[in-house]
Amino acid sequence: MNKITNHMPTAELQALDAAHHMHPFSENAALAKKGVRIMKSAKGVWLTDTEGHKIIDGMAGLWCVNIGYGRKELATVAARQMEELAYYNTFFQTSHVPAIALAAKLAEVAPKGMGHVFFAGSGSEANDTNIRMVRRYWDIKGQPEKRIIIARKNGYHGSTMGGGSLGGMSGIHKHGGMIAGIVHIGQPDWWSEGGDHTPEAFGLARAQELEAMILQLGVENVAAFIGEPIQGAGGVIVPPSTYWPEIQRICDRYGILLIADEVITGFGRTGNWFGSQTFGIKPHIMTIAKGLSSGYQPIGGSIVCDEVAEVLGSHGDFNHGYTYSGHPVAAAVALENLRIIEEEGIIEHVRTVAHPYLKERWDALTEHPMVGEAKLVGLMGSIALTPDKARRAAFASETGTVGYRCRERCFANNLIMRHVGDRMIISPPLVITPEEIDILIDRAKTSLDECYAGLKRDGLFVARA
Ligand code: PXG
Repeated sequence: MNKITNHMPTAELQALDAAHHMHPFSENAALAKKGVRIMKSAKGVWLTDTEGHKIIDGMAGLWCVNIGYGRKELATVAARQMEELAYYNTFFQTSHVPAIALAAKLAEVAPKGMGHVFFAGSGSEANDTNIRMVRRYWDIKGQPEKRIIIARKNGYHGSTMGGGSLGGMSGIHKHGGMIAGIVHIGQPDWWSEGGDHTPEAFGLARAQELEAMILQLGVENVAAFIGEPIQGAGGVIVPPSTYWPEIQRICDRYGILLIADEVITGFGRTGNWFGSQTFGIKPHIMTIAKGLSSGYQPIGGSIVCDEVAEVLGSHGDFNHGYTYSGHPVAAAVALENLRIIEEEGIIEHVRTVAHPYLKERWDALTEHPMVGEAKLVGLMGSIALTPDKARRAAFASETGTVGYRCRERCFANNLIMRHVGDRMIISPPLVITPEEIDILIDRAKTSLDECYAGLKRDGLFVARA
């Protein structure tokens, strides 16, 4: 076979992709027929595909390219580390400088008292670690029956068997089942599920489902609660202000461990190092990945509070780990990424420049006839599409039909803005400038207009009864 390169015609690359490449979360036969869009290069917030389109990436890849694409420093560090020590493990009483330095740096930027890190290769793996870790913790404390983890419907924690089970997405549970000992309570999605409650009353009610579930299961059987500070894959669902304080109160009262899944909300996304700081959450464990390396290398992990780490470390081996736990190249790249975030004041940029500028323009999208609410925390935002704002009505069509049509218009207009059901979501690289935000918003508006016109034309701008 000839060498496959960027210079081949797109159609040939698409045919090869269709023939051999199984895509995640995709119906591969349909995708093969349609043809994938093939990305070729990227710089800053801009992607270039094999057709030469310049696409503004409103999703930072998959919520991960926090410092933007094309930073040479990371490539240099990776090459240097590969030459010096391409691989070594951290299992049998060994370590290496990149893992040591990254763990120490994470302990420095993490909330006080969270001074320990267990490395994994991804967010899913890290959440699998967390399941084992919290159960082992209670085991050592003499309460081995404390095994159940309470999570949320429409939460996302990865797609390994453990991560997929913690997540509350029935579509994932249907494919392969769930592991035992995980239960789900309702999500704090006021727009879709809040009925006539105020957001505050609804947030409180949804948090109190945790207390009801603990009492139903018996606190002696419950190990932990896990939640994303803001649900990402679930549609950028920003919880009402009452939600997290009540969750915290309940975890404290019953003494169960609190896991904050910071895979998306970590590393500046919400305007602080971690979403837990933005929402005042005091977790025992934080799941990290994505922005940890800005996606330049696959790496994840669990940041663990001192007490849990001490208990785990004091009763024989913790029988868990991955070949690539603390991989030296990934760790070195992550460390360089954290240096850039810190030295270039990227979190400050989110807080003082990008968020305020985007917020004004994002909120103004609610003037569009189809946009019900607009939410934005840091640089993580969503808009709810609706045919009837006053009633917060859903569309009569199957959920996701309208969102998909809107996403298709965005794609056609060289904007990556995703849909989750009939919500549109963004999570751009944190380095986005006001000028780029203008372009993003202009393309979003054009796409919304085109989508709206199409819905009217096709008789789909209709509320569900
Ligand atoms: N936790 C959270 C909160 C995530 O968002 C994971 C864990 C799993 O991470 P890994 O690295 O194993 O993928 C994630 C990942 C989407 C989408 O459709 C979101 C994720 C992954 C794939 C698709 O928005 N988030």
